[in-house]
Amino acid sequence: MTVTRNEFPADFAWGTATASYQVEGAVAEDGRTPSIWDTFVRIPGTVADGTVGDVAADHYHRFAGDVALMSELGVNAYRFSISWSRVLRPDGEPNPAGIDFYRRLLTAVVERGITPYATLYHWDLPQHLEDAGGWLSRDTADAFVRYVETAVGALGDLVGNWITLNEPWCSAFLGYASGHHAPGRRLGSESSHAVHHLLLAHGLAVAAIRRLQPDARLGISLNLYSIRPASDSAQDQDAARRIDGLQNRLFLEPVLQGHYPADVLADLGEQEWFADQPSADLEAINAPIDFLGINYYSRHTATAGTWDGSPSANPGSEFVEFVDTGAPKTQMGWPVHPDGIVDVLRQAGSYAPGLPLMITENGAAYPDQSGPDGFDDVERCDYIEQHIAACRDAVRDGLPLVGYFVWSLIDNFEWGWGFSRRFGIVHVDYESQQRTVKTSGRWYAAFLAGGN
Ligand code: IFM
Repeated sequence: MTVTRNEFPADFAWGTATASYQVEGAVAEDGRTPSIWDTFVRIPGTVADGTVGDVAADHYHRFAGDVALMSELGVNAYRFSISWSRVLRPDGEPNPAGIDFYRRLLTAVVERGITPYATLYHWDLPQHLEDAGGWLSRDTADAFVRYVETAVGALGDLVGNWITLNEPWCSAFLGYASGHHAPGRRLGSESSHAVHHLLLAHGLAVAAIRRLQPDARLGISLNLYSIRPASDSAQDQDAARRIDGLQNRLFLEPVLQGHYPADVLADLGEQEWFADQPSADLEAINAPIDFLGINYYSRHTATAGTWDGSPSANPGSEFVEFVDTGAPKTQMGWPVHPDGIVDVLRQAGSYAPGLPLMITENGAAYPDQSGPDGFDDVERCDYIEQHIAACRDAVRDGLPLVGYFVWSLIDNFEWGWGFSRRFGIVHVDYESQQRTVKTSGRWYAAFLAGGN
């Protein structure tokens, strides 16, 4: 056993995470209206296995059992997301039935002594807002504030921790540059306008929540990567700078320091557009937050390669490639580098010394097989253990890490991969919707109980 719970502060948040479209199902129930994912998954070829998230893990109907499972695992925190199109109708009126679902879920969570962390946007933009311009339109940031006011007004007595956005890099660049995610647009560098509107939505929402719930604790979850150049060559160093810029600094710098990295805007060729935005925007984006959420999965080892012209999620830096260093990979093809979690914590911490940091997602997909011992997912178990051990090292180094959430509590709809990738520490049989705790779930429970 390489790590134990007592090597962390006593008040450390230990949790699991999910997201609305990935687990809930019930996409047309109780007044929920379509989101961009409901539309996108129906376009042939967008989801690897041709599946859709209409039922997913049926969490909408099975949340009580899932909360009981979390309690059995012994977590003290749960990160979930709220579906915008479930709680707010297209006419701007609240949807009482949708709100009631989250009230019942939250009541169950709180009754079990689990602290909820609610993500307000985990990629499921209402379709009618996409039709009006989506994140390319500044109006979407204002619409987000109206939704946030509804959600916080209706649920704030049950939630004290709010995460505005999950992984705005994915929303902007997978959604509007490569088209791998909803809404599936392929706009090259213009997709960076979505970055600005997403971050503006974050900043305006922080101000709105502060007004409504002054004692709430607020953050944002960024997907950060540990970045290394493949060699000392000037080209590889530049490739690493570009990818660090596009994936990490383009988000860290405005949120934590109130400015965009000039080199990244130049790589994108978008200096003029950004210069034309109201100067007050950056002040709003830089609104003080109480913690920074970091979703960490892997490291990129960057080299200067060539671009075959296919739609890229790295607009302006399409020629950058990631080399295979021989590190083991998960089923997603993501190299396993537990020490990279320390890199990203250190990098984030350097922009805002002292700001509490949380790993709001960390986990792995592997092809699970059922055997005599159930789902004996030893690779996922090792992955989680090694990353928690690296978190312990970060805490020892004095980094202000205050929480860790496994992605994910249960197997779920993995976006463009559909159900062909499983991240859960609890297995879901999608036919019967039966839940079975995997070896990794049992390991996490034993770790949390102090038994490892
Ligand atoms: O499933 C996703 C999650 O929705 C956002 N972060 C990465 C996970 C694994 O790809």
